[in-house]
Order: sequence, then C-alpha cells, then structure tokens
Amino acid sequence: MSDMKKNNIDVAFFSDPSTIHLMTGYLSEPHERILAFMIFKDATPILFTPALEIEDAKATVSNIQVESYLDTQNPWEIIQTLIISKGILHSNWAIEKQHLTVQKLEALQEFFPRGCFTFDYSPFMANLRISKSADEIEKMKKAGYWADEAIKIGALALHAGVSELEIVAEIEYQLKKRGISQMSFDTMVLFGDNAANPHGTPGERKLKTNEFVLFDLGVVYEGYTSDVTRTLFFGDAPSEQQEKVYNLVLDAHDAAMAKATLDMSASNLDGIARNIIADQGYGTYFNHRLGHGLGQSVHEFPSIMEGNEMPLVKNMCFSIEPGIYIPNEVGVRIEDCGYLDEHGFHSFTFFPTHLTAYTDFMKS
Ligand SMILES: [Mn+2]
Repeated sequence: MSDMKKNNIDVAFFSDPSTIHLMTGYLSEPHERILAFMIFKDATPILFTPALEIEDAKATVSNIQVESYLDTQNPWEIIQTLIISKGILHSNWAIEKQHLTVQKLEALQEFFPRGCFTFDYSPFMANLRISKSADEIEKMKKAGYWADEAIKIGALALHAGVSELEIVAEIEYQLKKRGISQMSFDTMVLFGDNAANPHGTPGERKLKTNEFVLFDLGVVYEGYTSDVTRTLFFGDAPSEQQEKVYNLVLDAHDAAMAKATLDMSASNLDGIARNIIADQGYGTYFNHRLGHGLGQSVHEFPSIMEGNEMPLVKNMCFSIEPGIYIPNEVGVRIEDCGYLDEHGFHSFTFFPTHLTAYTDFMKS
C-alpha cells in the first residue's frame, strides 16, 4: 500500500472478507474463525486462514505467504509469532475499524501490548471500491441478469391465495436449481399493505386480487451482488390511489435514471427523484435515501442522499430506488442498480417497470 510509509504504518491488518477478496482474489467467509490479510512495509504479505481453508487459499493467491491455524490453536499467538518473525516489534497498525470487532481488537492488543491501533483503513477501502473495474461490472451485469430471472420466477408463481413465503421459496428453489447458490440478502416478497413497510418481512399473508406485490431481491454472482425491486400489480384494475402512487414513484425513478450524470452530487440526484414525489404532496411517505452503492456487498459507500455532496464518478455502481409507503394502505418501490459513465446510467436489470408490467409479462 503506497501510503503505509507516509503514515508510518508497520502492519496493515485487513479483516473484512470483501477487502481480502479485492486485494488477494481469495474469497471466503470465515464466520467466527479468523481470516486476515497483513501487509508490511518491506516484507512479503501474509494471508492468514483457518487450517481447513489453507489449500484453497494457496491455490488462489500468488506472491503471498499463506499461513493458518487449527481450531485447537490460538490464532492470535500464531499471528504474534509471524509478525515478530518479520522483525516488527513495537508496531503501528492500520485496521479496518468498520469490520474488526472489539473482541478481536482486544485479542490483538493482548499480544501486541505496545502496538498502536489508531489508524483506520475503512474509509480508504470504501473509496477504493467506489469505481468498479470492467471485470467487476461484467460480474454485476450477470448478477443483474439473475435478479431479473428471479422476478420472472416470482411473477409466474403468483396466484390468489398464495403466501409471501411460498413465493420466496419458489424463487430461491428455482435459482438454486439453476446454479445460483446465494442471494444478496433475505428475499423480500410483500403483498398489499405489507408492502407499505419498507423493511417488512415476508410471512403467511395470502395474496388477494387487486393488490401490489413488492419483490426486493438480488443474487451473488462470483462475489458480486445485485439488487432490484419491482412492485407488480396483481389484478384487473388498479384503484385511483394505486395508480397515482405507482406512477409517481415510476416518474421519480425514471427521472433519476435519465438525469444521472458524472460529477453531479449524490445529493442532487436524490433531489431529482425526491422533488417529483414531494411536489405531489407525498414527500413524507418517501422516508429513505434514494440509493446506495453496491458491489461485493449489497450496501456499500456512497449513500445517494440529501446532504451527500460527493460527486458521482465514472464506473460508480449504485441503486436508484424511490418509494412511497402509506402505512396500512399501499407501498410501492421501484429499484434498479447500475453503473455510471459519460453516457449516463446503465442499469443491470431490465424487468419492465410500467404499471401493467405483470399483466403484459403473463401474456407474453
Ligand atoms: Mn437496494
């Protein structure tokens, strides 16, 4: 890392699996075990894994020393030995404060009582992730393709009387049969008034005619996530309120998609969508940010929200997801994720967004 010398850092200790993936190509979720990538000023970096993963790790990385520990060993003691073997004693550490737990930090402090652990690499890593490479964007397009497929599977399974959880089960079952092993987050399928809770939980509620079905889901494809929301109208004819709310969200969504440009601030983009909704008197029902960055993780830097003056840059990947939620009545959200370049915003997902999308899809 180029700025280690400048900041006088002896050990850069990375613990976030997505950082380790980005820096070494090795992708693993260690759960309660210890996975770490350590970089030094003048010595070969070390990838430290649980013993059961060492062969996998060795097969993936190059020019990195790979070390491991058994469940019966103290991983911190081994890390101490490894670092002392690099000739580092009273060390200045950089850690990922957003990821390293207090428990793990205390373990490090116990073995390096004279170490200094104040430098935080989390903001640096967040910045590094902002612009995606062409290869990362290709993976995210594939993740988007499978998110569209998931919406189609869900739409095909809808019928009066089916429960939200049955639709969730159908989507995930069909995707797994097609080789998709992981969703980006718990698949959300919400009917009618349940959709009026932006973070609702699918349950036993049964689908009735003439109500909305909100799908919010994504898949992980080769370590990269997708995230899409569609609100499909299931029935014959929407009520005046349903139609009005839906088309307002759609207008906000379409305007933000069309007007997103390089160098515009995140706050401005949020405002484009928010003003459309607020001008019609629904501002208080759009009670979350317009969007969020995504990549290796489904929610990453930056927030597309009011007050974030950060400029949008080339190959930034983020969501545009306005919504209106009128408690106990109706909830609509329309979300696409994509990347931005000099030609504008390019969505990773393409399932139609017009109010009759479901009816049209079932006819096709
Ligand atoms: Mn989202």
